[in-house]
Amino acid sequence: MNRRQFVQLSAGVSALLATARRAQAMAQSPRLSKWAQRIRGVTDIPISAPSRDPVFKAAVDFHQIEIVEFSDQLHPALGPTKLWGYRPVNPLIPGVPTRHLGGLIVAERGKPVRLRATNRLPGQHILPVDQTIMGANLPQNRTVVHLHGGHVPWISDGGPFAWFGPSLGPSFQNSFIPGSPAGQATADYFYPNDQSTRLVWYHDHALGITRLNAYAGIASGYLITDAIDRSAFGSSFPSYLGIPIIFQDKIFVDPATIALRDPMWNLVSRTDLRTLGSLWYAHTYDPKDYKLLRNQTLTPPQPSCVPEFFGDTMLVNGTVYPYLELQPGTHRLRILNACNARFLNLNLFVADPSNPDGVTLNPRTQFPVNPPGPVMTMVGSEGGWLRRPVRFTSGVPVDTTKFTGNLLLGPAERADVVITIPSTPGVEYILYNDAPAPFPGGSPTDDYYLGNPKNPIQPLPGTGPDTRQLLKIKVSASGVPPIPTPDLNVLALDPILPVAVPTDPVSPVPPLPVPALNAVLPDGGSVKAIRNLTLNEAFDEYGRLIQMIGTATPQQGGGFGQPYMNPATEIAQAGSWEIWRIFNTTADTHPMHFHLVNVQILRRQPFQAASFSGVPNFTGPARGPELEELGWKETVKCHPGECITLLMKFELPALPFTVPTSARTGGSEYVWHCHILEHEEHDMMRPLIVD
Ligand SMILES: [Cu+2]
Repeated sequence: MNRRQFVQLSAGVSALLATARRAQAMAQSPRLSKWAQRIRGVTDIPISAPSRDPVFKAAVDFHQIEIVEFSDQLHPALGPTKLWGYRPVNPLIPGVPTRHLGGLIVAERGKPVRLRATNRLPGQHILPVDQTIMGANLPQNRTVVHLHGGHVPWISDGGPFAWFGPSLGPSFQNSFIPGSPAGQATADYFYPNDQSTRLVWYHDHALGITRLNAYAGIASGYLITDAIDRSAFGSSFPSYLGIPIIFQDKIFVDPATIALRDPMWNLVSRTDLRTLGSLWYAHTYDPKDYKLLRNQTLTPPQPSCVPEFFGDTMLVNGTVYPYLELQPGTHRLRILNACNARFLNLNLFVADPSNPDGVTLNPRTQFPVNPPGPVMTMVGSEGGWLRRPVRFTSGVPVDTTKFTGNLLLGPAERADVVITIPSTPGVEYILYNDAPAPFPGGSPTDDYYLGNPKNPIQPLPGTGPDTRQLLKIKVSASGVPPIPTPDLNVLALDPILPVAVPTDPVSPVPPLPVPALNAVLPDGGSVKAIRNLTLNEAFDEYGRLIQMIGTATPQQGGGFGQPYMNPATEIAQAGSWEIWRIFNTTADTHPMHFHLVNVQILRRQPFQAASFSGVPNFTGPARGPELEELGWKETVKCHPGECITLLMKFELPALPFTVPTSARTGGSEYVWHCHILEHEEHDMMRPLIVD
């Protein structure tokens, strides 16, 4: 069932729907050559060096960053790209210039971090701002630091209402941290780091402009490490950290074609952002591209938000189409999908040196026939170690009927991966993505690759636009040295899985048992609530397609979706466990992200979305989570027409100071939302309150 059918059935507006969506056939970027530059790593992306904390002294690592506008060369054939982002005040390696995705922080488990962030952004955004989105009429240089995946007090969570800059958001309470500076331009955050080894990340979350700020570059990595990590992966820096692999999709301005392809750009963009390499972001809600409900009194403004943004060019670690040189041996890749909306199905192929494009596609399936590269063994996800390492053998295309693939990552999902490169000098591999965008419905015009029969935008052999070829890996004696072969059994020493996960899981994993209300779990806590929740499609007052979260209680006007601003419905008791059953009535897979809590996926089960009345109406048997989901997660793929059952524990972190309750919402104010950033912002987010 495609997205359009879902809306017809769920909203009953079939007669008013616009023509079938063809999404933004709007590639802008010049044809940039692939593999023209080396990937940036931990020695040339600025890392922050900790110093002694002004209050807690040696017990806390003190990091200082500035949030600034700067320029960076993202590809040799582009001019400098103006970006917003983080700059460490005290870089670990001096002399590294301010760079895209800079500000990487390495934290030690059990040792808190104070992050002091100073907002030095100029008053006008580098991207067109749609003022009709809630909050976007406030100053454009507001920002807030959200530690994505962090177990943090709510005043350091960095929620949408806690922005700082030329004004303070109503939930800004950072001054409760002892030693916090007074004033509006600087904010302190306190991160306890009582979490096992994992890649978390920090990024902007300001109300109304999150999708723009994150796309503009306000994001970086935050690695939590510990003794178990170092005993498995070696204790020398930076080898145990592994190699960050951070994916983004973007579009760049080409002044030679912009007037033809986007005549509005020069009206809505800042005058200094019309140059070769400036960031481009969709700003027109064109009913030829997106569904529009036509009986509304208002029509979409210019600039306008769009339902999802998909780039035409892939970046890894902040540069376009780089290559990574590895010495033979074992390597650890810390993969993060940091795209605004694009899912990635990762397969590693042996490149074909006789083909300038590297891969040869099966004409029927449009999937490479190249032999698979080394096995990718996943050992961890957003919530730390997996129950057992999971081997991805590659050569597995996306199956949109089963929502599976090889290593499939939605926006904000992470994979901690080990690969062993055989000692065959000169061999090259291509990390390849075939996930449709949007996922799983897919529009061929969001899928950029040489020879795509359904996309009028075509690269040349060896150039972009290409959203399938992500990274070239070259085997070279001058590449990154290998790490010692890790003892993956050491992961069993980390007691992280108290709940009903099979000891020796095999695929397919059976549905995991769902604890009953008041059931006592291994830590002595009990299940205090079982909630039925919904993911919904609707239209806003301009007729634009929006996504919403709701309970299973029908709302006035139809559907279940509730705006973010409605009073909180998910209010959990501190220390309690809950079961959430989330019914996805839409046609998209939504990567739902939970602040504060990690969750365990217990099962997924199909239900009849078209006739869903709030009472579970399952249409088939439940299945268990995927093997790579057998651990704790904070971003989970909620597939269309399925109910996902999650187990979660609402535990607040222990702190050396007391925090107030939120004046805006009561309790500890967090959120849960879709991590497709265009969905989150409009309006797929709800409060999550812990009392
Ligand atoms: Cu979504």
